[in-house]
Amino acid sequence: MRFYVVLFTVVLIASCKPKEKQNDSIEQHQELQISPLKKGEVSVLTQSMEFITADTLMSGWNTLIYENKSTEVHFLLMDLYPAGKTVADTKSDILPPFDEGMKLIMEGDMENAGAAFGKLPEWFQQVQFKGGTGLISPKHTAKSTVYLEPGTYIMECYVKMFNGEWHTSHGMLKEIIVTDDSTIHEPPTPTLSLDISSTDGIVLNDSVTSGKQIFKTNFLDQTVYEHFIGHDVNLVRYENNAPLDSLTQWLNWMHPRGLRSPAPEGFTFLGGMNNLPAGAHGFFEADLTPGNYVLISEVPEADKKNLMHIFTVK
Ligand SMILES: [Cu+2]
Repeated sequence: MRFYVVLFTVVLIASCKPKEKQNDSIEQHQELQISPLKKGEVSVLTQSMEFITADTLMSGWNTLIYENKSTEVHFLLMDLYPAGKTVADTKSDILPPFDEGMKLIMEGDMENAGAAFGKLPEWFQQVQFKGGTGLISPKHTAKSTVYLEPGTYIMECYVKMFNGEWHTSHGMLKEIIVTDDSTIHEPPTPTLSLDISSTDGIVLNDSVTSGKQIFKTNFLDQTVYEHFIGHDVNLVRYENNAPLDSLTQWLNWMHPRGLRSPAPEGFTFLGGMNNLPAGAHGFFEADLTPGNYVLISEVPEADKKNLMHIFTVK
């Protein structure tokens, strides 16, 4: 009889566990079961000349955490392809004119280079750029948050190798399907806000302090410049004696040495926001220490287009 009383008491105590606490543990358990992709956390890794990441992502807000473990500077751009086009079409229709055109530029034959780029198919104009990270230096990680609508994307990096050939033609080209199923991710709360446009360039609306900063990037408009694409934003830290004109020259891929390894000395690329359409916005994070910085677009003559904003962090 005594045994039953003890057992009854134990059962009673167990069932009296506060309900709130039970709910908490259920929520924690469910939290653990939500996949990173559902949470919109997308890890991307480059070890040499590739993108190691998921083949399928969910639509909606996604934070791209891009770790560059290689020895060269890269970026990550998400190209939304027109319906029916895939990475097979990139390889057959897009890469050959760019490979041929770049080879001719390096040979100084600008006329025939123009003719080579003229072979790009009409559907290339229908590719929409949906953001990604800015340029990121070796052994650094870029973190950018973008809104992805469903469709077939090509993740690409068109920085050039030491020999002037495109990273795109050496493996930095990955097809990714973005599904109708969406993430539960909310965009981050920004600490800073900047506007970018073809008319006023890059306008930073706040002063910048040290520490972790989340930049909101508002693309007021978008256009196609002489290098066939639009403007983006890259955050670059530079040493006191680093000449800024070597950076602006390097950020023009149409120059034989532009966007080609090695990157100019004295500059560290800290990510940013790649090309977005007019009216769209995105976010990027950076941990800032005191020093000299520039926000700059990867376009020819960024300084003359006001697509360059210098600031210091004290
Ligand atoms: Cu690259």
